[in-house]
Amino acid sequence: MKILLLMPDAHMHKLRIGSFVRSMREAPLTLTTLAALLPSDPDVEVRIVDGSVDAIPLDAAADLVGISVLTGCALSAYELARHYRQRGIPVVLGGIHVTVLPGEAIQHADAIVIGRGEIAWPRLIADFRQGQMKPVYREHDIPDDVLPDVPLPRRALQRDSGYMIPNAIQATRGCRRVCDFCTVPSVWPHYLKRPVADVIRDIKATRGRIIGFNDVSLLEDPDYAAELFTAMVPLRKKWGGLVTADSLMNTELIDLMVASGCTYLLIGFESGNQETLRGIRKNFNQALRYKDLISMLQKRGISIQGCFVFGFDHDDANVFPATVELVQALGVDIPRYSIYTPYPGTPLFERLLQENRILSFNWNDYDTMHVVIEPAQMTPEELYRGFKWAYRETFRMSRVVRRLNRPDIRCAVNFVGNLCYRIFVRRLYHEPRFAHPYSMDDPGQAPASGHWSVPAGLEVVSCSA
Ligand code: B12
Ligand code: SF4
Repeated sequence: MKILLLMPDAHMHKLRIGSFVRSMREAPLTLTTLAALLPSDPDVEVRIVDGSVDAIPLDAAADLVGISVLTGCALSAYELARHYRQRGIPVVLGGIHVTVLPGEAIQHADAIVIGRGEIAWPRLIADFRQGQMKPVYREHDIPDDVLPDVPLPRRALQRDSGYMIPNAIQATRGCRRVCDFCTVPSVWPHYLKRPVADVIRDIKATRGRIIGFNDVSLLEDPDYAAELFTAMVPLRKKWGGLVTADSLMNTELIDLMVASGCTYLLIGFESGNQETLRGIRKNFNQALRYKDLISMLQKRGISIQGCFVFGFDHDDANVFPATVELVQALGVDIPRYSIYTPYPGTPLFERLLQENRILSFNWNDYDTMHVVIEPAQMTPEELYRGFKWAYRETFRMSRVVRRLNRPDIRCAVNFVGNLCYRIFVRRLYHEPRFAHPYSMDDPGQAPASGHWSVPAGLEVVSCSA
């Protein structure tokens, strides 16, 4: 049996030299994990293709196609599903968007998987092999805080050269916070921690020294994090990951992170305005402490990738120059900007829908690089122009040089990172897909009420650990 596992192109920051493409991010674990969950039977052949770095093989021979769906890629995923189904190949859809809008996804697939895939996907495969695949598989949340059954990802199937950081690791899943714009709390309502021994097994299996944690909130449980970092010290790896700003107040934990090889952290600062942070339920970020926090981490050899968002209700047109100056004053090594985006399933989506402020339901626009809402204190065009302007200003060579001008062994790495963003700025100004704030000619429609749940009458296979 031949299984083809796909992710559509997410159109993210990437480096393209002729036909060679490299994503500037860590490798996703989605397909390598799903591949590892397949039976280790010589009869089962699997191929994985991440459309962000390789061409999707539209003509490939397959008995079953599985596609992972993020909101921003949903329409491409549905288009791919249509293609393979027209060729007579059954298609399974899974992932975050499917979990939030199963009634929409099932219209485009032979079967869907709601929630995690660790139990549901092997169950689906077993049914498929017996010619009895059902339309819906739902994996139930684990109420406990231990995530026990994650297999070693099959990295040998991935093209390592396609990624800046090919060795991604996940130790935890979910987040205990509820920022109004974030999908995570609604999709993974519990904070689940893998046994440290399992994570160490995965790290030991990686080649090369650098690993990237793709957990959304690695330090959420400081005791767990301390146990993990202590176990990592002898492995002599270099690593980075996503953390919340408030979790970095614990200097003992930071010392341990440094000892275990931490070299960069990605932090969602979002805004320099405390009122704004309160409005988005991210008041645990203390804007006045950003400078001390960043300096303290940089002194310990940790570079900072800092994320800021534009388009909050408190933002007016002054937010753009103010944020560019703030980023400069903070000395953020690699800044990243996004646009406030109401992902389906989030409190923000609910609120803006009620306020009739969502301009586009075309999921292609849900990449945080388009404006899909009516901002409170600007026009959509002003927000989009300001977003692009802030990117361009921030990555002007003179600013980059001033921002990175300090004695730091990671200066060269950060400089290359900034050069990549300069390429991205050029794309923002020249690529047709970034010409307008949103798809004005095809803004789509709000999901119908039936899209949020499984249609009545469909057989649902319940899977639990
Ligand atoms: C690596 C990553 C990326 C990679 C790869 C994306 C991908 N498909 O995984 C890239 C760089 C492309 C990316 C891009 C973006 N990302 Co991203 N990304 C991540 C990250 C950090 C890790 C993903 C991962 O490897 N998870 C581990 C695997 C094992 O879990 P999983 O993918 O959920 O898969 C499990 C189940 O969902 C299920 N499953 C998933 N797919 C399928 C398919 C089938 C057939 C089956 C059976 C099961 C199944 O089974 C798996 C095992 O349990 C997550 C955060 C996170 N930790 O999850 C954010 C996350 C997925 N990204 C997010 C966002 C917002 C983005 C961006 C918009 C922008 C940004 N600022 O990063 C763009 C999207 C652009 C676009 N056009 O869509 C959001 C998703 C929001 C949403 N509703 O879609 C997340 C959850 C982060 C967050 N804080 O909200 N991202
Ligand atoms: S802290 Fe990060 S992952 Fe957690 S809810 Fe907020 S934005 Fe999402």
